[in-house]
Amino acid sequence: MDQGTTLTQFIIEEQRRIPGATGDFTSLLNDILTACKKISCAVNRGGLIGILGSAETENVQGETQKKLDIISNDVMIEALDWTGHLAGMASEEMDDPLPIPDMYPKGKYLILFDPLDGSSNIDVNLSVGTIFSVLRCPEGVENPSVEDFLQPGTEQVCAGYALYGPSTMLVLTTGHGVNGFTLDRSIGEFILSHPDMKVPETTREFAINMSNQRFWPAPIKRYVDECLAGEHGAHNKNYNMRWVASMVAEVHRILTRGGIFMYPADSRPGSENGKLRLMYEANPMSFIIEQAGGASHTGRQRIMDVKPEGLHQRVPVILGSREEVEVVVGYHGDGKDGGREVA
Ligand code: P6P
Repeated sequence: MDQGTTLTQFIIEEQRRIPGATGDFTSLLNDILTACKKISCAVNRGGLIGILGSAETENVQGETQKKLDIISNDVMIEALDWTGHLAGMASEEMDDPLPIPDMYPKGKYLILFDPLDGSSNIDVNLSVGTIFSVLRCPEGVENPSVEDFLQPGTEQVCAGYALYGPSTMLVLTTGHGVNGFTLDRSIGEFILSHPDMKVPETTREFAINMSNQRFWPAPIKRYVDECLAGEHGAHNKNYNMRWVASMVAEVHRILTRGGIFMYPADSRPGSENGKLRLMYEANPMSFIIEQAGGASHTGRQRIMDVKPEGLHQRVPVILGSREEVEVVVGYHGDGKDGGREVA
C-alpha cells in the first residue's frame, strides 16, 4: 500500500539534487525529526504524566519556564549533540550557546531553536510548536562563539517548525520552496501531505494581540483601524481577526489560508523591538514565509537582512500575505529608502 512520501525519502531525494552533498545535512534533518516526534509524544501525554505546569524557573528572557519547555529543550539536545553534524547549538531556553561535548565529533552546522514555542498554551491544551533554524558554522571554527551564530537570516540553509496541534505536522524549507508533512503515528513517519505550500497574496484576516493597542506605533494603529473599519474603510473589505498566542500556529494558518501576523515594537520599556526573538523565531519563520511567496518585515527592514547583534535580540515582526505586508510597510515610511523595500 503506498503510504505516501515520507519526510526521510523526501530529504534524500532533495539531497540527490545537490552536487557534492555528503549526506550530513540529511542525517541532521532526520535527527531533528526524531526530536520533534519525541516532543510530540511528551506534549500529547502531558496531563497524564504530571509534566504540565510551571517549572518555577525563569529563562534568559525573564519568562517563567514550563516543565515542558525544559523537557523539550533536553530532548533537542539529547537528539542532536552526539550526531557529529553540529559544531554548536543555541536555544531560547539557554543563556549561551551549548558547545558539543568533547567526547562527540563536531560537524559543520549550527542549530538555533525555540524548543516549545507558545508554551503558555500548553496547560490549556492549545497548539504549541518547535521552531528551528540551521546555519553553516564558519569555515575552520571548531568551537563556535556567540558571534559565529550571529548570521543574518539570509544565511540559513534550512528552517522549519513542528506544530503539535490536532495533528502533528512538520513544515520545512531548504531554500527550494516549502513542504508540509503530517505525522502518521501508526508508522511513526512524517508523510508529505502539503506539497509546495504557498501564502495567498491577499487576505481578509489579521493576527495581533489587541490588548497592546495603546502601545503600538502609529503605522500599526493606522492599519488595524482600517481593518476594523471593514468594507467602508480604506481596504474596502471586512476582516476577521485571530490570535492564538502561539507563533507556530499563526504562521501555519497563514501558510494555509493567508493572513498577516504582527508583533510590533511598542512603547513599553523593553518592548522597543517587540517580543519575538530574531534568531530562532523571526528568522526561521521569515525564511519559510518568503519561500512560500509571502513577505516578512520589521516595518523598516526585511527581517532576514537584519544584522544580528545578540543571540536573544528581539525584532518587530510583520509577516504574511505579501500585498498586506507591503501596505503596512508603506505606512512605516515610503517603504523605499533605507533598504526598506519588501523583498
Ligand atoms: P502574547 C509565545 O510566547 C510567543 O513567543 C509567540 O509564540 C506568540 O506569538 C507570542 O509570544 C504571544 O505573545 O504577548 O500575546 O502572549
